[in-house]
Amino acid sequence: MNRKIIFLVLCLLSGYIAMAQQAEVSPVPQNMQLKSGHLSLGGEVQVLGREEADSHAVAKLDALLPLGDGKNGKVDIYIGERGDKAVRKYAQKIPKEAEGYYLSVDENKIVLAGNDERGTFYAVQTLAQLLDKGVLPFVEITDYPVVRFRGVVEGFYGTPWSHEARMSQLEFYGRHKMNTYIYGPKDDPYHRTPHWREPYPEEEARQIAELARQAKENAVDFVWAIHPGQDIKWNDADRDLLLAKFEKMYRLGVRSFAVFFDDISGEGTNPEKQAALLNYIDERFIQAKGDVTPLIMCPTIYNKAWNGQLPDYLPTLGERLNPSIQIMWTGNSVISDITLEGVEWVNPLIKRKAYIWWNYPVTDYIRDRLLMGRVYGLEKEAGSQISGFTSNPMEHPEASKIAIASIADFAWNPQAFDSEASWKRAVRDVLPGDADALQVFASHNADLGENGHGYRREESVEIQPVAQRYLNACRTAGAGTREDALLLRRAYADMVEAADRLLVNEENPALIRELKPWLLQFRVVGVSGMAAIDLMEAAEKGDALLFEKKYKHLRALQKQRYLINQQYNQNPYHPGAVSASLVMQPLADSLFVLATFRHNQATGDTLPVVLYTSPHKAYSNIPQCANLPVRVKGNRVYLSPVLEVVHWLPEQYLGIALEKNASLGTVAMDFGMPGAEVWLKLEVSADGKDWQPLVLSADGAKGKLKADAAGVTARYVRLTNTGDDNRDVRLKAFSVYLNKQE
Ligand code: LOG
Repeated sequence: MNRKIIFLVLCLLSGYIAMAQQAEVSPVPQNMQLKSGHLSLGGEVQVLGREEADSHAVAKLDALLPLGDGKNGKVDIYIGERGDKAVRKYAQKIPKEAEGYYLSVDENKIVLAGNDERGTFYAVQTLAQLLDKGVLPFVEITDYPVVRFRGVVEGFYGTPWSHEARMSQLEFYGRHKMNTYIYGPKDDPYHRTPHWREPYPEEEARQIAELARQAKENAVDFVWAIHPGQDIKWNDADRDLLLAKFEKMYRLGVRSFAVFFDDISGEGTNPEKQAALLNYIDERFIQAKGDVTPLIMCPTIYNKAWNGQLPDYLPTLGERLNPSIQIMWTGNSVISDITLEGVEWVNPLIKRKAYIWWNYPVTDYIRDRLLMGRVYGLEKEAGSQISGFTSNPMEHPEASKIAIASIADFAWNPQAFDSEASWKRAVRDVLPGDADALQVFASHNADLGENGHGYRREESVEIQPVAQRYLNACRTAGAGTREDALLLRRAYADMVEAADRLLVNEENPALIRELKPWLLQFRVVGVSGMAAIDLMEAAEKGDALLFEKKYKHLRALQKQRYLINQQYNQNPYHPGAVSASLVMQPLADSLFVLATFRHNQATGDTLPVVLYTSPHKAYSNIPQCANLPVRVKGNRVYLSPVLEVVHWLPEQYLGIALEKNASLGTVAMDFGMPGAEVWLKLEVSADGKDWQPLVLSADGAKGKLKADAAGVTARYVRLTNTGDDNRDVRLKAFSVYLNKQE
């Protein structure tokens, strides 16, 4: 008897769990009570309240529900927002928070009751997720967002998103209950210097109007941002030009606005002037219009690490800016986790809750990378202390959706945020048919590699301990275990299979186009890993024939990797595509080096052990530049350019430490300002102690510099600020050309 009861309970429980899994809603609702029972929507459906309810919500509902044939009973759907007749009965149940909603499903009715229009829209979005082949579970939900503004700031350098991509994003945000899209691509000339004062040409204007419409239909604020700070004059003429531009955008249908002052130098950084301008716009335009949402601004000091540069800046904004103006904030540094401590540091200074501009998954400072890993590093407790949370994405819109979906989950309900589950759900969302292959790819394409900002992410987490153990064993004992070799072979084979499937996937062509260079590279790394394990085993067995065969294969694969880097994604900053660079690619490389070394030792062969990576390092005590990657192209060794303004104090230096002493050719530099040769000193050294000056001269009129170092042998090259002033420069180029003879 007892057993029977236990069995029964287990059956019920597993049924419940199965149903709970099926009824998965993301972002996770604040309160959701699943009940036993289902409502089948085969029958007649009557929608009550459609006249009064939010029209976008009704449109989404209609798209969801083809009316039934009347055979299966009758279902009433009550839709509307607080105060509407259709949902008046449920007034007590509707949460009071902005954009909140109450949703219930029982035997014969569905209630979709918003606290406001957006709330009703979100109730329908939740209904869409609950609906499975015309069947709904009995359920009662009270739900609302914790972070008031949630979304994306298209604020990166590089190729702006296409119009089609933006249209698709806006629909995606609506589905994920994000309400904000801030338009501010750095490389749109009409957003920033030089053309911010001018109206858009006709075609661009038409597209912006269409985006504003699409945003509205998806319950998203389309926020148009202007970036005037690099050349603004603090006079009435420029102020009026800015207002005139906003007025033009208003006429295109834009009802939300932002002004960005990030990454500028000179007069435009003055906080009193910025505040005066913004308050003027706020009073004369934003408030005056009556149908425009609160103004958003991005400050010049937008992260804690830079506060020391202008300690009065943030308090001045805090004091002077009208309280309704939102202030954006990237965290403790340009790229950083978002912590409670961090936001509690800035909020009192700016006298309001920070509006987060999270620089993730943006890759404009590491353009040879993709950031597809899980979203983590966001403290739950920070959620209630911020007014907004927007993500600055990659220039690859489809690939960015994975991180964006998780950010939507976090911002709606930080306490319930489950990073891993949210990530996997997002992968299924962008590519349901090949989700398992995309999951493999995403799990190995997550870290940033060495970069100027020092931000890193986990990668290849599951296989990492095996890789570590196997490599250690090969190093110390000459061989790893068979079991580990098998696990690694499988992991590399999974990479190849995933790449092969994704390369021909037709479900989301836009995504596959974005991923292509990395998919090609990923596949090569997968094949290299398998070959490297073979090579290691051949060296271990002393099988010279097999060794030579595998060695040749690996050399060919290394060359393929190099050629992909020369052919694909040829942007001027970080050309090429790096994939699986934290665990899987270094393991393949290390095994290659180890095995070849062992083979050479045993046989007396002198097979080369050369990898296509840079052995050089940045040499600088400017914090922003100390960790910059050093790249090599032909005989040119160069620092990765920096996008933001570099703050260069007296006596600080910047340069390159070569792997070893080398014969130099010329040194070429560009700091985006004329006359820098006057306060800069260029020196070279063989040991980093004794320095020898070189003659530095202007190279043309645009601020480029050069020095002739022909005949000099040195390892270190550095430039020092010998003046008394702090300098704000742009590190556009710092290249050392090595003597070609070497
Ligand atoms: C820029 C942003 C860029 C990002 C990452 C802000 C506020 N501004 O350092 O346009 O995409 O960093 O490189 C920035 O973050 N400057």
